[in-house]
Amino acid sequence: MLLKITRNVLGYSIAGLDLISRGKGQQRPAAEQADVDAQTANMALYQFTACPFCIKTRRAIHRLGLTIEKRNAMNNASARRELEQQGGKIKVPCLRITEAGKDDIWMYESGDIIAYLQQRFG
Ligand SMILES: N[C@@H](CCC(=O)N[C@@H](CS)C(=O)NCC(=O)O)C(=O)O
Repeated sequence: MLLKITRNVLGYSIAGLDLISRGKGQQRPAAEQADVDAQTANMALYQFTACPFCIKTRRAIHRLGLTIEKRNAMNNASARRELEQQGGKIKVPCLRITEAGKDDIWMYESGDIIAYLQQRFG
């Protein structure tokens, strides 16, 4: 119980610090940004607000100037169910990539997600 409270206090503090220390993020010409937005429209990040691995991933998304839908797998029951039943496990962060005619990719591991986004959009 005490461990859980401490973890939450720390997690929310780091999440708050992240928000106030983020800076601007990558800027692109409007047409280029629109193209990137179209590519990320089929992605969703399953995450918890106070999870340090999720904070690290959200920070990278912001730094790269990406718009990716966030789904809270802690509070949102349908997001949690999707992650468990379709992704295979409740572990966050997880990036879901949907492409027409293909099976969805459920990418777990913050390091893999950040490397993938950096390579594709950085
Ligand atoms: N190595 C993983 C660690 C992710 C991790 O441990 N996430 C925790 C939250 S901080 C989790 O999903 N735990 C499962 C749960 O709380 O149900 C990464 O870097 O993404």
